[in-house]
Amino acid sequence: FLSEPKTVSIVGCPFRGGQARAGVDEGPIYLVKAGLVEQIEELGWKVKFDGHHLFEDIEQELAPTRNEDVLGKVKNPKLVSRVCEAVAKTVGDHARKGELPLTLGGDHSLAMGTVSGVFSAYPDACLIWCDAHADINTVESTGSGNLHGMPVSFLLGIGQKLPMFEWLKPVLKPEKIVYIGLRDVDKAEKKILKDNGIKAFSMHEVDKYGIGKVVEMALDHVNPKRTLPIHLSFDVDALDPSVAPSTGTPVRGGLSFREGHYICEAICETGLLVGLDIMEVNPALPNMDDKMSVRQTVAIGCSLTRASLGETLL
Ligand code: 4U7
Ligand code: MN
Ligand code: MN
Ligand code: MN
Repeated sequence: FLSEPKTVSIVGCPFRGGQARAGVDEGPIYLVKAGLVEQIEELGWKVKFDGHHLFEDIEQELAPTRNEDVLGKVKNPKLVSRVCEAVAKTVGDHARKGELPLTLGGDHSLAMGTVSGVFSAYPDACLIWCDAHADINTVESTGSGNLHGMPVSFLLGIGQKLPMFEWLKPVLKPEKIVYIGLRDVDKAEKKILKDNGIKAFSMHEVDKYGIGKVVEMALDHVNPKRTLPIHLSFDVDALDPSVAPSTGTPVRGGLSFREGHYICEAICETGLLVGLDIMEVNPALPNMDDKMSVRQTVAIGCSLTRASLGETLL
């Protein structure tokens, strides 16, 4: 699906409006500073990166009513909507040019933009969502009100529609998404997954079958003939906190270093990857002094990206 010369377009999104913890907006800055651009070039890609998207115009325009931006339980709906709309346009433009958009988060609400953008270019694409969480709460079911826990329901068009998200079309069908790594799914989310027949491989299945079989079964579900374009949305909290500690919602019992990388390598091997998100790296966590944890998590954001883009062990 990609044009020659094979080009990655980096969409750096220092954005945190989909959740409460400071620092996740620094994730993309750290990933690029760690040498991500050069590392991708080293793999033979042409890399386009013209600075991070600061969404300054949006932030400025919404500033006067910033603390009134709540709708029912949902926090920052106007801000998140406007930012995701901009991301959808940028990501979509890159994808339509035959480039591979690599979005660096920032919080996972951004995936409303990245998936909308990629699916506008590739309507028959499928979505692989690696995460500890299902991120499928609706406006009604959310406990936290944080939109990084809701992008999938918005993309599916389930639950109450919010007026500011009118631009967001339900591009995703329940049979076109598959999860890997789940282990912290809210009660209401379990019902949504079940009611919609959405396939998920939790850590239980990873333990039972091994990661090789799980990725094969996940691909068999969304991409049985291995012909459809793939978007991979990777929340680093899919990994165990001992592997990727610097993230906002860590949950123990996660993917090992190799399991996480194996997923990326296996998806890369299909030759079908058209969009990639590396989300929720938060360099301010677990605390300001823990430079080791930050370095380790940032390095893993980079190595998951490289594995997705063709780095092999031999
Ligand atoms: B992430 C949660 F309640 N489900 O809705 C929620 F447990 O993008 C967590 O995966 C969401 O990090 C986590 O707030 C969102 C919570
Ligand atoms: Mn998560
Ligand atoms: Mn997530
Ligand atoms: Mn998270």
